[in-house]
Amino acid sequence: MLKVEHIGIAVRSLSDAIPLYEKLLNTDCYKQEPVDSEAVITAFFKKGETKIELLEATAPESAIAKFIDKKGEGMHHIAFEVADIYAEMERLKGEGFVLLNEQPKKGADNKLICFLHPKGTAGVLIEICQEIR
Ligand code: CMX
Repeated sequence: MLKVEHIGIAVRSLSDAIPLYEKLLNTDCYKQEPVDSEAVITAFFKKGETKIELLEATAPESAIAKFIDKKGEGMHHIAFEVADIYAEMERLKGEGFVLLNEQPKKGADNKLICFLHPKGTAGVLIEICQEIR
């Protein structure tokens, strides 16, 4: 793991949350991007090396819609950047972590991503991500 790449925050409405986070962070949202396979629209902010990703669901079956129904808006996941996602997935599997996808998926912001089940990570949904080169 190289660093915290981003923190994901589940929101009901990007049109409400984007101006709020622009004020909070005193910086503009630099990108909005849909990820159809996850049924979300993402919005990104950058502060130093770390990004904040706001996530709005686009369908009731989206992980974000289910999360908000259950817990309300809030911190959804922490994403760590890795140099080689395939090697890191093997390593984590070997350590007994439960991977939520067997193969890396295409995520937002030009990344390959994989999630670990929060039950095995002290209640925090962890994402690992690698820049697509
Ligand atoms: N953080 C911490 N705990 C979470 C969680 C989250 N983000 N999402 C769900 N949970 C908890 C649930 O509350 C539940 O806890 P309890 O059993 O104590 O009630 C437990 O995890 C299991 O939940 P579940 O009902 O069995 O499963 P869900 O249908 O809620 O799915 C999860 C949970 C993590 C497996 C699913 O959300 C998933 O596969 N996530 C990975 C994909 C994803 O999150 N995509 C959206 C972001 C995409 C992006 O960043 O581009």
